[in-house]
Amino acid sequence: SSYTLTYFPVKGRCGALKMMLADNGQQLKENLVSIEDWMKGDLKGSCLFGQLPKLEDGDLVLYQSNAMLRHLGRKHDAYGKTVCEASRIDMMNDSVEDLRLKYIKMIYQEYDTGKEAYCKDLPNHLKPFECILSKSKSGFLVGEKISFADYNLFDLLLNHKTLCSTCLDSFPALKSYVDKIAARPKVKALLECESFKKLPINGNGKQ
Ligand code: GSH
Repeated sequence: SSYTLTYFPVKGRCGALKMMLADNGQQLKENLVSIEDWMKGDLKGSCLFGQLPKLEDGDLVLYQSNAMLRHLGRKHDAYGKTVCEASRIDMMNDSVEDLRLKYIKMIYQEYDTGKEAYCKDLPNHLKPFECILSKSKSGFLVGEKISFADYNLFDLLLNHKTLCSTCLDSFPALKSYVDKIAARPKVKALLECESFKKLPINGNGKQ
């Protein structure tokens, strides 16, 4: 089977999903939607919640980026091996989403006035992940295997390294986590692929 993603030409909410698919050797067809086309309104009107991304997997049409991560996690064995692991992966992913929302708010609503305060406060948000990863035997958030929450955290950490190049300097576990995931051959290939690299992180050109 092959997946089709409809989204704007940004990394945005789909970086983690693309990394998980790439790491699993899965093909992804991409429909890139320009802002001009989106503004026409037809596509927006056809979207269940009026927003992108949209992921199609055969007859299944999904909206909501975190539901997509979970779906792919279930299908490609990246959702833990027990119910309890799956629940802890959900918890981790929710916490990644909390930070992603803060990041998005700063980027889109208060980049010029709020970036400095955001970066100053960032260690408080990274510390729990550092703590979890420093105790993890596998080097992943939950269990022995990489999960969808790891791809999501990894993607968000890359964004934060772009925002503030030194933000991981006092977090050795996070630093080696990022290096380790970035070195997975298929993730590395995606990160180095021109069509992925050229996508801006965010839609307003701020990063
Ligand atoms: N909770 C949704 C998800 O995780 O997928 C958020 C989706 C979202 O914020 N989509 C934005 C969008 O479609 C782009 S990343 N903006 C255009 C609009 O709302 O008209």
